Amino acid sequence: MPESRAYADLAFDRTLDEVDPFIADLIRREHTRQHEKLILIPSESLTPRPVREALASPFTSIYAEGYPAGPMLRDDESALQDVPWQLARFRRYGDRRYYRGNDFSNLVESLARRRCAQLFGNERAPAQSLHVNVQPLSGAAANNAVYEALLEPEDTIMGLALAHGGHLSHGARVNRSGRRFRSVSYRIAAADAKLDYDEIAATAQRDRPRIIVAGYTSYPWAPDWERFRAIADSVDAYLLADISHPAGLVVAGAYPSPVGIADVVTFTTHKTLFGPRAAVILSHRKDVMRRIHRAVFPGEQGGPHLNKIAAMAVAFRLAATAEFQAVQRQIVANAAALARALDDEGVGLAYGGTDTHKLVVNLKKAGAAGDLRGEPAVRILDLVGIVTNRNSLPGDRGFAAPSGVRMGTPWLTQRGYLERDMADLAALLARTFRASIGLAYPGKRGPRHRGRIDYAELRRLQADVRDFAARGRGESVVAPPAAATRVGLLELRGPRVAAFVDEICNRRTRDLAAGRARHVAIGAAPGEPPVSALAFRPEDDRAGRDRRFWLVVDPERGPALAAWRPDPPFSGGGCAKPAQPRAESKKRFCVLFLVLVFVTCV
Ligand code: DSN
Repeated sequence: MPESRAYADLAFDRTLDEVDPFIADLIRREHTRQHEKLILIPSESLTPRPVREALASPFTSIYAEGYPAGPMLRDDESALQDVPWQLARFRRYGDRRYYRGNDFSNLVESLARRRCAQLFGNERAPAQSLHVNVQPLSGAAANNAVYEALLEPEDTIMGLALAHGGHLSHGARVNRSGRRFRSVSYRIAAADAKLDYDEIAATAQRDRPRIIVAGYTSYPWAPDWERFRAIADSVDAYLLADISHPAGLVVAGAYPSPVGIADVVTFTTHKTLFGPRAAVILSHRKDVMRRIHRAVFPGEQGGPHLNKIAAMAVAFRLAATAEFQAVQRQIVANAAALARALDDEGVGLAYGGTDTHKLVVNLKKAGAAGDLRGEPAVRILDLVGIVTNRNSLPGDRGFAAPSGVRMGTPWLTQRGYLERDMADLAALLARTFRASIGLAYPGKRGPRHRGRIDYAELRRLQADVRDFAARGRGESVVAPPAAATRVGLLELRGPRVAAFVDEICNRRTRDLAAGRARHVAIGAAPGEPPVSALAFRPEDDRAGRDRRFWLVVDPERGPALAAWRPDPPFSGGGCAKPAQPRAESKKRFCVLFLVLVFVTCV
């Protein structure tokens, strides 16, 4: 068989499972993770099946540098659906692409632009007056295209400071927007405060920005677009509204629309819009959009990702439904309910609450013992089964140890959770914070923040989160492994396993040579007697990375050990080896990276 034919058989007649079972397995695991965990990241949402089908369509295979022909872009959806007529026009007049083969992708891109305009058009700026670009690959690329189109290098961008709830691409010094242009920030006075428009106006007067950016990644309140318009006008600046987070809310009327007020509106399509990972730029100003179209292509990007544009068109169709609008309103209602319930539980919120889909817990007021910071807090929450992200708050020094945890309700609302469920969720969150302790030990570059959670409460929380997650819609692809009832041999692997095993055993094991074993006792769950074990150190793995340990135990006690935690070690368990405070913290930390493999179940 010719080799190219063999490749065709391999690449086009086989399934992913057949060609790459490892990736197929990882996809199934990710699917299951998304089902079993409670995902509270406000910039993430479940991508609908029809959107994913479009993403995987043959449009992924082609190039289409350029734009569809002008007349097609002005057609409404019913005219676009007259495919024979559109193709005849295409054959006669061509398009503005640099490649042939865009017979159908022209229709797809025109449809995405038209549907987007229909969704975002309003009384100030009706759909037919809106100019839309659907080619930006993502939000930062969209914002950068706007800056390239409208600014000169000496011009100033003014956006909310990153640590106060703004975005990297709003002029942060570490981002191209802050490196290529001058940038100044407006700020929020304190972690419980809101935007101060007088202060913003004063900052604008002082720094004379050429563009003012409003729109936020963690600041949870909707801005007053008219106030921003007035401030921008007072210094003759463009107003850029980045509504990446609330775009879906805007469509549903659950968030004020900047369309027709701001000179330019940008948004990603994968957050509350539930579309593919991509972005849109739109404006009612033809002069501005003409420059922006050129800035996107050929200024910033080459070929547009047409599969994403097809998926966007699908997402926009879904977004036009009453069902989508209802879910968006529910997202806001759920966020408000979660904020109220957290307040009832004594968990403090930064910025004083929310009127959108997101909120930020202020860890200084969350009920944890010690000084719990964002990174250990989100790791603990993830162990419990709740996925969030750490976030800096006004008042934090630098980004290394933020004191906020950002949360949002889009994902859970898509899965059918309602306001009444938010009280249960708040209780799970509050219990997690209350069971946690923040601690720090000295590091080379300042304190290293770590956290611990009470083990017994961790196990209860994990079970309760599993129950809560099982209430939501969605399908689990990989059946979770059945819990073993008898485990006789445990293999522990990880970069710090020697220190870890040394910590959990009543006798020193760190000095064990490969191939040697030692009888030890290991603390089990609180209140239970220690487990006798044989600690055996096998040869390092072939790459020489791992120091592995095997623990041979009574098979009846193995499952408890396998579910064991390192914190606090051996309380009442009889393994009373004193630990140095600094070393102790390190050992706690290493468990987070521990890989635990059940080798035999006898
Ligand atoms: N990274 C996004 C977010 O999580 O808000 C913004 O780009």
